[in-house]
This record gives sequence, structure tokens and C-alpha cells, in this order.
Amino acid sequence: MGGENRQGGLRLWRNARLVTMVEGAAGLGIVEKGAVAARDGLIVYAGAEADMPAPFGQGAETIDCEGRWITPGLIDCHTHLVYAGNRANEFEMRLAGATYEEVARAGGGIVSSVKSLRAASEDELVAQTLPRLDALIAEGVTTVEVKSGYGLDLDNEKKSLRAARRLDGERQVMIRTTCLAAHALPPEAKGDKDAFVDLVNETILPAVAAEKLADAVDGFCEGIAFSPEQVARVFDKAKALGLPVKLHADQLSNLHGAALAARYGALSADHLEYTDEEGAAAMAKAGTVATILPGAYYFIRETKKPPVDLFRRHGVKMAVATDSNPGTSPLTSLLLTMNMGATLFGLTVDECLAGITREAARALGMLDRTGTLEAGKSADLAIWDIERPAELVYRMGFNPLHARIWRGQ
Ligand code: DI6
Ligand code: FE
Repeated sequence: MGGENRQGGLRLWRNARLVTMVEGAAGLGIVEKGAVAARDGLIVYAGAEADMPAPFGQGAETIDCEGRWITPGLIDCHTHLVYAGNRANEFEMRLAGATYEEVARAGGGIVSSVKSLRAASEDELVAQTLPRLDALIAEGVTTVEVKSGYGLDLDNEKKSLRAARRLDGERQVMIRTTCLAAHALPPEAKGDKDAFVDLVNETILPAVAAEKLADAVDGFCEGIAFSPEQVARVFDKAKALGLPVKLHADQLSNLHGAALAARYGALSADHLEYTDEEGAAAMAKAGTVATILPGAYYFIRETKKPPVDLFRRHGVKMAVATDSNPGTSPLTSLLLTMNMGATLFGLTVDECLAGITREAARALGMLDRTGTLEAGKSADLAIWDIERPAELVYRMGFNPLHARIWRGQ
């Protein structure tokens, strides 16, 4: 059987235990003695092996999973994976007692990553990003969201997004790109945030949209970044260009970013340490996903936890992601991220696993294509050498991945 033939052919993973993550099913949607069949890169059956329609078993290339667990391929729905250099020097300064603000005044912070990114070519950016992407992939990740936001001018935002778009040509992975031009004020803006928002709206976003470089638009709503009014202007532009929005909201203070995101029907609001009940209620009403980012909380030694109980009570869906970035979360492990979410914020195992599969897909507006084991979705699977799903959340620095399947391969 040739490779081409196989690609279109039927494949069957049998003798497996499934974490289907199907919406509405109890807990993780577990199926003992399960099977997954795929054709043309799509799942055609996922469920009990005994109930599988006979045609899916006939002539299929069959893989005996020997009782291993299968989950949907993992999804990291919030990363700043494309950057140049690193900020280990700032980490050392902070360990020696400097604050984040002092580091920024000494020429560090986001602006130092802007300098490095502007100096790097697109090829260099791709080359520097691949090891980080490979670390994610090694743990069964099949979809990664990647933000710009270290370019902060037209050419460099486009360069970042082009580098991000190239990643799925280099590896078997689905990449979603997000334009985060409203991330920080570049030095040449000389403190004029409104004028920079004009540049974002009149120049950067239209070009990015015209060249189809971004699947969504994000902003950083914070005292050290942009005000709710400035973010609203960016969102108005994104809507006019037909792009969905997301927001870095309430990370360091409560500017009511969660409610702002909800008002714009955002796919997600992210961080949310300082979000209040009004914000949680608004998110629930709008169907805006709360993306929990324990890596940043841990790394900057934040003490205010996101209001997980409020999200539960109001029925806000929660995703969990690495926020992989050089300044506040140099983290490239979704497994460790889940452990942090559970240990630091009290997320349950079910919430953690939903957060890196189904809810992460929802946060990207991709729930119709991935995030659960269901017929019609992309055959993106992770097969694990574990006895029970809790092990994926429980261990630290150990990778029990047996195999990663991307689009049936
Ligand atoms: N919030 C964060 O934690 C990162 N960006 C953001 O909006 C920080 C990015 C950095 O320091 O490089
Ligand atoms: Fe972020």
C-alpha cells in the first residue's frame, strides 16, 4: 500500500480507552474498550468497539492500542511562541530583587523583545521558534495559537505573523495566528498611545486582514498597556474587518477587561486574575471562554488567583494554556501547565483536560473541527502510556506520550 493510498484509506485504533471530551457526556466522556476510526484525516467513528459499524473494521489498517488511553490531540490556545532571543538576564535581575517595572526601565520588558524581534529575519524567527514548537508537539499538541505583538510596526507585525504561518509547513501541526499589535507601546511612539492605536487601526490591521495573516485580533488591556477605550477602538476595527477578537484582560488590575471582551462577543478573555463577578456573568452570557494561564501567574509570583469559583457558578467555560512568552511565561509544556492549574488554582482533573482540548478549541472558534473525539472532526489524537487520565495532570516533568496522530497520520 503506497503512502498516498494509505492517506485516503481507513485507519482504526482499537483496544483503547477513550477520553472523548464530548460535550454533554459525563466528566471526560470516557469509553472503556473503545475504538477510533479515521479516513481522509477525519474521524469517522469514536466510541465503544462493540458498537462500531462493521464497515469501519473491514480493510482498515488496524493499530492495537493494548489498552492505552487516547485523548484528543492537545491544543495550546494562547502563546507568544514567535520571538527572538530570550530574557534570562531579566529573570536574574528579578531574582536579585529588581521589580518588573525596574527591569522595564532598564530597557528590559516587552520592549527588549521588540528590539530582538526587529533585528531578526523571518527565517531566523522560524528557526528560533521551532524548538519551542517541538517541545509542545512532543507532548501531543496538535493545534497551537501564535500571537504577534513583539513587532509593533507594520513590517515587523507582518514578519511575525508570516513566520507563524510558516510553522505548519515545517511541522505536522495546525497553527492559528492572532494579531496582537495592541500589546505594548514601541519606543518610537514616544508615549502617545492614542496615536499608536491609530497606526494599528489605519495601517497594521487592514494590511494583516488583506493578506489574511491573522485569524483573530487580540489586545492587552492594562495600565501598562492600553485602556478599555483604546482596546474598544481596536475591537471596532477588527469587527469591521470581519476578524474575531480576544483579550488579555484583568491580569494585573481590574479594568473590567472581561466585561469589555464579552461586550464584543470575544472568543476568549485571558489571564483574568482580577476579574470580578460582573465580568464573569458577562462572559457567561456572551459565551466568552475564560483562558486560565497559570504559567504567567507562577513566573511573576502573582498572588491574586483567577476567580475559578465564579466562573464555575456562572457557567463560564475555562480553557488552560501556556502563554508561552519570553517575559512572563517561558513555558512550553501543556502537561506542566495543567499541573499548575490544578495545584495553584484548584482546577479539577476534568477541568484541566477539558481546558487543553474542547475548551481550547472553543477559545479558538474551532470546536467544529477539533477538540473532541467525534465523527467529523480532524483525526488529531494523543495516545498515552498511563493507567488513568489524572496522571496527565499529576506528574511534573514526565512525558507519557506513546504516539501523536495528526490528521490520521
Ligand atoms: N501579558 C503577558 O503576560 C505577556 N504579554 C501580555 O500581554 C508579557 C509578555 C512579555 O513580557 O514579553
Ligand atoms: Fe499572553
